[in-house]
Amino acid sequence: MQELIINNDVIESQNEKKLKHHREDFDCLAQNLNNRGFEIEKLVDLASKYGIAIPSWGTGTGGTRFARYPGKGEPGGIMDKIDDCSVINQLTTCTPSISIHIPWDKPKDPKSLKLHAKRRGLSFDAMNSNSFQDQENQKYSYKFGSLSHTDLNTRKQAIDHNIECIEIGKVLGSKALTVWIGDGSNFPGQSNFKKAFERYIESASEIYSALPQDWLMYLEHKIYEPAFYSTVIQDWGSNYLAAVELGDKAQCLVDLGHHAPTVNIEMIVSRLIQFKKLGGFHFNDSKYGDDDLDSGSINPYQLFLVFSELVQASLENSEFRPAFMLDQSHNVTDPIESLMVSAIETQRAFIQAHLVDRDCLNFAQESNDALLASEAMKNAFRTDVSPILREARFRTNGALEPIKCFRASRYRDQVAEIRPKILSGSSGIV
Ligand code: PSV
Ligand code: MN
Repeated sequence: MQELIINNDVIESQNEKKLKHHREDFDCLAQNLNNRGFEIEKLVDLASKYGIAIPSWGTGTGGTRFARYPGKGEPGGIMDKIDDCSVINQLTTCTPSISIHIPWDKPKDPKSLKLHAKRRGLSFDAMNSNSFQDQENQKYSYKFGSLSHTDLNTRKQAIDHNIECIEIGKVLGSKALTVWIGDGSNFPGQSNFKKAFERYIESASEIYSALPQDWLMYLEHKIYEPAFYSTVIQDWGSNYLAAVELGDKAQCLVDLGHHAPTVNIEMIVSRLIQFKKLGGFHFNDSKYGDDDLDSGSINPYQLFLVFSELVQASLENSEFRPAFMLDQSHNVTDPIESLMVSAIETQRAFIQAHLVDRDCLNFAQESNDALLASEAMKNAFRTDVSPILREARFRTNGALEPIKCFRASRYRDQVAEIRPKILSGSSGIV
């Protein structure tokens, strides 16, 4: 039986305030969509079934290279993070799982962690390994790389760490391992590109061999940072090549912030789908680099275009179901609020993408009518689907207005009173 953290009375009384206007907006949108040939009930159903995983590390306040300003009531450990994620899911009803990072969230007892998450109505999504930081009592340093390090012992240590993540994940009920490495170089000539990639593939193959039958391994590429000249898995091409070398259980993971600013990410998504190597996403938004800003906060049209490719693919193949995860860092907002907004923004893009008139788009594409094609996309994108998202939340006991409800619940103040203050203000990219 799920133990709810936010009192249902708070949700009900908040919903009550909005309900009349919500009903009017919903009916109005139903009519509008009906005129365009869409059934609103089908869309509400799709929204109700939509789910995206919350990254455990997103529940804390992030930082930059310069500073970190701790927030009040920050989670002190994985149990607190589970509680925060449970609040997010209770109010939005679209974040049923959590993706954890080892060793940041390494449980002393994985079984009791699983139990705690279950009580809070959550399951575990992909496990994330960490060989981009040195850990306490670690024998070999990752200063010059991990899975692609020139030294065999260092590579072995990183491989073992990934296998340990799989072992913990098995107990938690996870079904995937996400591997992102920061390996690369800062000076031309510093690294032999070919040898480093060979070593990476060799190490990754060892991890791959330790995967249970029903697990996937998501490889995450990133253009730069922490290495500023070259990165071993710096682009989707390298990622694809590695995933092909490893085998069917290896899939590419697209983090929206891991590309150069002008790159056409939706086309990368299409390519990976076409060649059956799109495994999942880390959604976030950015203006410059890996800014880890809230999803849809800078370029919501891009988010919509990515989802349009995904919806197109799922219409062609109903089995197609990549993993959705958020990956963001919050410096100036309450992490719970930002995560709720981001989850809902991805859900919004998902529903808007279902509003693309695919016949019209196909006709426009085949007849080279660029303007008509562009209008087909924009007509869908311009539709305010908020009433559909609200209705989906309402029908699943969530909040019509999650942010207002969260503030009214005073959850943050309450946990701030109980949780020990985190005073550390040290900088660092997470
Ligand atoms: C790296 O920038 C990344 O996107 C990877 O997914 C990490 O696991 C995550 O951020 C947290 O630092
Ligand atoms: Mn990521």
